Amino acid sequence: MTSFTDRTVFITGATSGFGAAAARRFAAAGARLVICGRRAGRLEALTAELGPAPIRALTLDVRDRAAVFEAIAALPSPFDAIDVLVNNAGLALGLEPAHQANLEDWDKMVDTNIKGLMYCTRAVLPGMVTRNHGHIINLGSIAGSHPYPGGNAYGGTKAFVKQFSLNLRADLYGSKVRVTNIEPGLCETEFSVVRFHGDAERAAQVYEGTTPLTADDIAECIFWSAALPAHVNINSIEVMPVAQTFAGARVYKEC
Ligand code: NDP
Ligand code: 8X3
Repeated sequence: MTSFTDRTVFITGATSGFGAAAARRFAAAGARLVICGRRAGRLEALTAELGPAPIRALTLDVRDRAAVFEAIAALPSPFDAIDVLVNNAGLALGLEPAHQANLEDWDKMVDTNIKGLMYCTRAVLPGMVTRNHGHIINLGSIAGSHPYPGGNAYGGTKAFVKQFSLNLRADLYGSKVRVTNIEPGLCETEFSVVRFHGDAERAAQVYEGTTPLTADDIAECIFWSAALPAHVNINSIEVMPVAQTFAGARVYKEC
């Protein structure tokens, strides 16, 4: 297993859910951290919680291309030599069928899940290639492979993440930079509260009566793929709770 002492791990969307859990997991392994998100107060709290760990917090909206490049270029040594980028910032908005979906929601998902992830990757990757060392870990979703009603644009953004991850591997032929796509299913975080625009009651119903995955489960998958020996590349991890399974292609009798 790789040691994370003297390694820098950059995590987007560290103010909640998987990102915060991954920050805790890597900090426990001795990593140096760069954490980002839009909610400065949450970043401050996490920085205080992780205490002596070397940590830099960036209040950053990954949709802002110039801000992403400026923030990453301005990182002081040794935080600038990023060993692991966890491209986790993302969201689902809405569950309406495509013909009723809100276009603003679709724009936000594309801007965050696709464009934000591309900006962070493009800003960090040249340094990794120059050092011939690094690991990009993207947060895809089972929604990128398996359609479900209302998944429409969200599933489309995660299909992008899946294909982008594979194409990065193709471009990185000959380098030692690794790429992994983590594809979780149902996991209880703030994800559904965000999806339902702050309706916590509706969000809670999603998980009612089930045992969903936890943020710590996903942080462990992220950490494990990063901690494997440097010659091992996990292309993807698709992970679901036992409670979740595939409904299969459905046939509507009257159609
Ligand atoms: P949370 O809502 O708990 O966390 C999402 C994180 O993304 C927050 O830290 C949020 O920070 C950050 N974020 C959102 N938009 C931006 C932005 N524009 N700029 C910077 N940060 C942003 O959700 P999860 O932890 O569950 O989700 C993390 C990732 O995992 C997402 O990509 C999601 O699509 C994916 N995923 C989630 C699953 C689930 O069931 N929970 C399953 C499969 C994949 P802030 O608001 O402070 O900016
Ligand atoms: C989140 C998992 O199944 O709600 O990406 O789309 S799902």
